[in-house]
Amino acid sequence: MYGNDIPELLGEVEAAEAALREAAARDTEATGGEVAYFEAVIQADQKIEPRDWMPDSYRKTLIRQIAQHAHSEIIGMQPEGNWISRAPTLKRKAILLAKVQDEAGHGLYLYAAAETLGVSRDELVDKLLAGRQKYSSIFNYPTLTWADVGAIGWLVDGAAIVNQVPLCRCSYGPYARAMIRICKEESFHQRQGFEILHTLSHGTGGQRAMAQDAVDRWWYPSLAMFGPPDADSTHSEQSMAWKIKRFSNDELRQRFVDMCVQQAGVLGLTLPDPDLRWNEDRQAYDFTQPDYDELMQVIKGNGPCNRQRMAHRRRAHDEGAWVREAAAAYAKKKAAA
Ligand code: BYC
Repeated sequence: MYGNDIPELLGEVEAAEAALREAAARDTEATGGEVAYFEAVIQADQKIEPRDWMPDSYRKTLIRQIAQHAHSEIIGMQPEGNWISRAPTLKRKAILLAKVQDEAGHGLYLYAAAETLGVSRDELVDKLLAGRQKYSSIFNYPTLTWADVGAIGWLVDGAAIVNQVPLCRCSYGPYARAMIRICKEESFHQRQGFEILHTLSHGTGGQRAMAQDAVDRWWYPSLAMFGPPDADSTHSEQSMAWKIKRFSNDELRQRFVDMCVQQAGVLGLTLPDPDLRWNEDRQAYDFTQPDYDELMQVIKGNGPCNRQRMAHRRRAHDEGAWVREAAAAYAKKKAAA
């Protein structure tokens, strides 16, 4: 029912996990100091660990990307959280609640991975709240109907998996390990979204129309999640040389499109692109690119929900102050005992 791509992607996660264990068992032989060691580890597809020397710019790039990723998980709880109290059945409510909780967990794994690079979680959260660090553009779009919860699961989590499976082979050990766990959970999320849309698209005419409308609205923002086109991507070249990113933004976007076409067929829904067609020479689908000017506007804070999302996050942060204080006081008391 779900198509063959998700099992294939999960197979890649398993392979990345095995490669990680193998890499840990191998020694890297490099003479000539820390720079040579760093380069040898990257060349040999082994992992840089927190104890290892690394160039400042490598550290900064990782902090930027991992923090942005962590913030995305936390802000990403809002659009779906919007539907927890209005899920159509108790079962759907319980599933959605668990999914949104998973996103919080992903945020925690990622903040913890970022902390191994010498920044504190407080510092990162402060930067998000001050608008000095980004989160994914996708979460600045509204969830207007229940079908949007399905479309987020199918398209947004689907795009997230395609983007994140290669990160399981990232050269920085703590990020790679966090990604393996996240990808396994994310595959459930993608399937729950697919299943919601499948139910709606095989339901009444009204339900079908609601599912199609959601897919129409989420398709292009999901394509934009992969970032600007390669020619405009500032970080890709360096990040790929360091094996943080393993594929370019455009390569991953293409993989996602190819995967969705097949699944849309199973759903009986149409992807809103009249120019989507198989290209025999490229062995891939030709498709209309998302509006990158819109992506830049959303990244700059001018998307439909940017202000609402940040206001909500700031309010939640302020209202949670007493919990953080209580937890810190308890930890201090325990340490003293
Ligand atoms: N939104 O040089 P580029 C999830 C920024 S969580 C906002 O190509 P890079 C989920 C980029 O940061 C989804 N900003 O950058 C959670 C850079 O700006 P700065 C999040 C974007 O880093 C809950 C500039 O544009 N996933 O799936 O090489 C529920 C130039 O771009 C975006 C991750 O974070 C965007 N879409 O590549 C459900 C995955 N695109 O930093 C689902 C990890 C680009 O120079 N991150 N920018 O100011 C990545 O893989 C990479 O960071 C990206 C961008 C592919 C996103």
